[in-house]
Amino acid sequence: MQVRFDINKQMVFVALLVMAVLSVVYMSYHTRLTTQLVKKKLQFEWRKNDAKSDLLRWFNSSAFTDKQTLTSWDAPIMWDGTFDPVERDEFYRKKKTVIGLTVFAIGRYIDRYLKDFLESAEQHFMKGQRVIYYVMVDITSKVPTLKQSPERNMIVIQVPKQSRWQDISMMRMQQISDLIQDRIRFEVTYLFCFDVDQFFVGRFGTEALADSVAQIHSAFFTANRNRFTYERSPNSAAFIAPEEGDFYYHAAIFGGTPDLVFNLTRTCMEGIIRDKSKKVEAIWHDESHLNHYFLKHKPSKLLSPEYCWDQRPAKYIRYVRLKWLPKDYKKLRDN
Ligand code: UD2
Repeated sequence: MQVRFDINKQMVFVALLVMAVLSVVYMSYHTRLTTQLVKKKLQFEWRKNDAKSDLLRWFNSSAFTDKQTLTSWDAPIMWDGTFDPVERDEFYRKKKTVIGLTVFAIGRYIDRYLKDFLESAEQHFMKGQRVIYYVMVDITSKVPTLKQSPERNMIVIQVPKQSRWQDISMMRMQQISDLIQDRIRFEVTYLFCFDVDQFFVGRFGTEALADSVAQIHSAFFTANRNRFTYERSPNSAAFIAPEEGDFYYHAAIFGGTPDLVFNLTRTCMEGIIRDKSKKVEAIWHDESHLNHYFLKHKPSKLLSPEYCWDQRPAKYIRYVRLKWLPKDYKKLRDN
């Protein structure tokens, strides 16, 4: 009797062990499969919406002689005067486009920046289009109420507060990619991801939509490539060699289709995790990884510094659409 009981116990134990191993194998296979599926779809979708024939129809690349309006890979660089805003708005309205916007406000950034950002977005961001704001905060009760037009929704999501500001900034890549996978990809056609310490002052409209969108940094748009503050250590996943690089991109704004933004945020996060395992941190954190990503995966549209201007008087540009707010780092950051 005793012997049979032990054998039964052993059999149960072996069965449980086999089940545990099988579920671990299945879960890792499933995760790999999901990533592969997304990657497969990405290759297929690349440039689907940004065909050159379409670009010739609406984009006036010869609008200026003193500004670069096309990249070496034929992506448009958006400046006022290169497009007809009425035609663009109509085009996307007919397609029933839904545009998502993610913004993070963690710690003291909520009180200082969130209200101005959201209220100005109501005035200027994709006006007349259907918009969903995904507002990520650590304290949901602090999110200001917004007088919204009927075609706009706001979804507030609680995220944990990291203790270092560098990690708050970098972890956005993980949190955006998770949210795209869980819900955004079912809800929007295009997605834009913004820093919160800035506010809209002019039209930020449908001309900015594309499969993969990068923002040229206002401090570097006339600078020589050797001045770009890319990550220069080969130990980091964000490394860019001195002879490489197209533009210096600003992490305060990036966008595209949910699939391509997923690819961007997931790839940057993988680089950040690899760096952490080696105890290295790229010079400009998520922005360094973003620059590395866009070097390897060329964006299909670039936004000129009109779309993210600093606080200097704007001499070279004739239209400012979004401006940085003062950065009171000493008062706002914990470290
Ligand atoms: C620059 C880039 C930013 C990112 C960062 C990484 C600009 C305008 N932006 O930002 O995109 O690459 O460098 O070094 O140059 N945040 C919080 N609470 C915090 C800290 C950060 O909510 O305590 C969020 C918030 O949305 C903020 C963003 O993270 O806008 C970026 O952080 P930052 O604005 O403090 O960093 P900054 O200005 O150096």
